[in-house]
Amino acid sequence: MSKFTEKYIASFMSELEAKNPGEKEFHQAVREVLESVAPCLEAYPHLLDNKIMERIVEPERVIIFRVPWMDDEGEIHINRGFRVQMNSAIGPYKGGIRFHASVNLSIMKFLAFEQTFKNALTTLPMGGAKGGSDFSPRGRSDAEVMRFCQSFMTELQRHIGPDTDVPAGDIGVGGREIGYMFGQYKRLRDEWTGTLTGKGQNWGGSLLRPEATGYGACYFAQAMLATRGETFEGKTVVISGAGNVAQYAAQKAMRLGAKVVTMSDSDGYIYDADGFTEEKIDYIMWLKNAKRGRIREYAQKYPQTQYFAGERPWGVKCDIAMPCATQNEIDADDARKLVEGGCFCVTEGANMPTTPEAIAIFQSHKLLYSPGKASNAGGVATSGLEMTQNSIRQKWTAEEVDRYLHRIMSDIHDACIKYGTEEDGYINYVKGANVAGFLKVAGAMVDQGLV
Ligand code: NDP
Ligand code: 2IT
Repeated sequence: MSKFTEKYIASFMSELEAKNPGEKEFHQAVREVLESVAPCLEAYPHLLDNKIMERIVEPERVIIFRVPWMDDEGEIHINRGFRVQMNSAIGPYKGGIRFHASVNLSIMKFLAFEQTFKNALTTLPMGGAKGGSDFSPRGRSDAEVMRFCQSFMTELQRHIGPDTDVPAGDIGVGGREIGYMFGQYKRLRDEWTGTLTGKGQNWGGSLLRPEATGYGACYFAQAMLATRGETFEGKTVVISGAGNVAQYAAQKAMRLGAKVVTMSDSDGYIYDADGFTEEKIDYIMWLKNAKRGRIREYAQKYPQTQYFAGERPWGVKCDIAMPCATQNEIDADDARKLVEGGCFCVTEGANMPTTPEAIAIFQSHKLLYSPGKASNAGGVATSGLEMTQNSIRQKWTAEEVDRYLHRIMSDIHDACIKYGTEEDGYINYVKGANVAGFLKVAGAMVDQGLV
């Protein structure tokens, strides 16, 4: 790193931290991108002159609002709603909605920032946004979730639209929540548009959208493995999370010949040494999506399984790890355990699940390591395909959508190779994804003048 780059990063980060105090996840996400792209800024001085980096970290708009609702006992609750509209240079704002008790402005901004580059990588015209609330649907009745979603959308609807901002799901927001939010949006606006993605199959949803993030992550992992002449066949895979992304990552990895041995939630993880089968994954889908139960119940159904309360699965020996739960779920100790256990490929399904220290460990051991903004982009890409289908009033077959998804994941992998291959041939997927995404958005911002 040149003296100039080093100084630029230090002064940029100290200003960002002073201006956005306490937003540690946002600082972390910006620093990672900045460290990748700062050398480009030296090479392309017009990006420096145009203050692209300074503009790209400032959301175009942040909306924070009150979400009042009443529980089944008649008690009133007040949650906080957010929508961070980060960047619209290459298309309407696009990004998920997260309902989880931990949601705050820092988490919303880090996710919206990541989304901007991820969406650019998909090759589709989508800007970056994220939204959500510190409301947790866990333990709430359907009626309570519906009242919450209706209250949330009553305010959010003013700020979104098919050519303005198109939300989707994320942690705590699946088909049920999208349905309640879409119903309220349609009622208030009196129009049927594809303003949310992840809709039901009978009312505008795209085939394969539920599967797309997990499947896309496996397609990306396949491309990474192929650079070393490897495949999923016969590999042991460790997965964290038990939600939308984890379920379909597990299903696809298994169908590609891998033995998937773990899943987790915030209470602990299950280890099934025999590996999941179609039947076991169907059971997990029922347990999590219909019964809304906990992953430990798997160990009651399949008694040969071990359940580790309060632990994460990274100590289990594996070839491939797929973190699919949440941010910063792999720290340096976890990374060392994975490397010592023989893991040689880490493909992120979640957003920013690996701490900077853990990334450094993976990269210094030359693991195949992909950041979420590259390997989990299949979800938002298929959301983009859902928008296209809504606009042309058509529904594509699963085969058509899958073909697009394959091509998009392969294009993202190519972009990572183009911008991330180092002198010794090692592919730095972090650098590749950040530089490719950044150059696209930055170029559009320069073209569009000072806005
Ligand atoms: P879900 O709500 O379906 O599942 C989340 C899973 O992660 C649950 O098993 C949950 O366990 C676990 N989890 C959530 N928060 C924590 C936490 N703080 N500590 C430990 N475990 C936790 O969400 P998704 O599967 O949709 O999302 C998972 C990740 O993938 C997120 O990082 C999300 O941003 C990312 N992502 C999602 C996309 C999508 O299309 N859905 C697209 C791209 C990325 P518990 O039940 O205990 O909370
Ligand atoms: O993080 C993500 O990419 C998502 N939660 C999906 C966003 C979307 O608009 O489909």
